[in-house]
Amino acid sequence: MRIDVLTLFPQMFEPVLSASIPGRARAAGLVDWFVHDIRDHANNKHNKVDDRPFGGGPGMVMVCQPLWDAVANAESQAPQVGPTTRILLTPQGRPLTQTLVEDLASRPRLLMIAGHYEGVDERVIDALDPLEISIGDYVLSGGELPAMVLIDAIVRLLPGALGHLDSAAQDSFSHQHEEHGRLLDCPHYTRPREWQGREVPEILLSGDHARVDRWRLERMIERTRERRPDLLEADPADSPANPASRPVQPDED
Ligand code: 9D3
Repeated sequence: MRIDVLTLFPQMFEPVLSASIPGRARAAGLVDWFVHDIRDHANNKHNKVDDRPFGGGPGMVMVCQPLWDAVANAESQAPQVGPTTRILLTPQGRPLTQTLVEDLASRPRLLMIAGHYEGVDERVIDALDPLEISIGDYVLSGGELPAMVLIDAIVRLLPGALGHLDSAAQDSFSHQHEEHGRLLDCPHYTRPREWQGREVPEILLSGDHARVDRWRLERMIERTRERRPDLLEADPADSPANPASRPVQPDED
């Protein structure tokens, strides 16, 4: 998979991504990312990429041309591994879910645009027709952290990204989960068996793997019911009640 990122803060990406799972996945040749500075495509001598909003109001708006040229430049670069899925990180986007992450993880080439300022001129959004994605209902200062969140979530799903341990581990448990939809995790314990008067649940020391599995699944369901009942309502896929979690339609990206 190839990922291009367009941003006004290119220096934010490398330290975060190279230090975590995406860094290992890149070293293993599963993914590569290229971070482009939108400002390099400003065509004025002050490298200005924003301007005051028509109609007045606070803040600045990212102008069309540098972003348009930055996209054209990034997409013209080899290799053409397949069609590019364009993504704009924006508070107005569709909420990110694991279903959407899984969909994006199957694409050969992604281009992510991290906005800053109050927003991006709507006409370049119309022209680029990107998938618009938000990572949640809270206000951040830009789309850079959301782009990194998205890259992390996608890359760890690429076959081989987590090493041998995961595919097997995920498998044995995910069957059980599927019939219950997406569940919160069960509690975990390690040594010592007693810590500050608190004991590890007896069942986990029993060596009876079937009972342990059953106990864990019960705890998962119990916790999900207590903390996130919205996850249980749902359709196994994610949440049919939530139109935001349906797969991306072909005409939508
Ligand atoms: C006052 C109106 N604000 C919209 C809620 C303006 C505004 C706030 C934050 C405009 C841009 C931003 C910067 N945030 C993002 O670009 C962003 C974001 C976020 O703030 N929360 C969750 N997901 C995302 S994805 C991109």
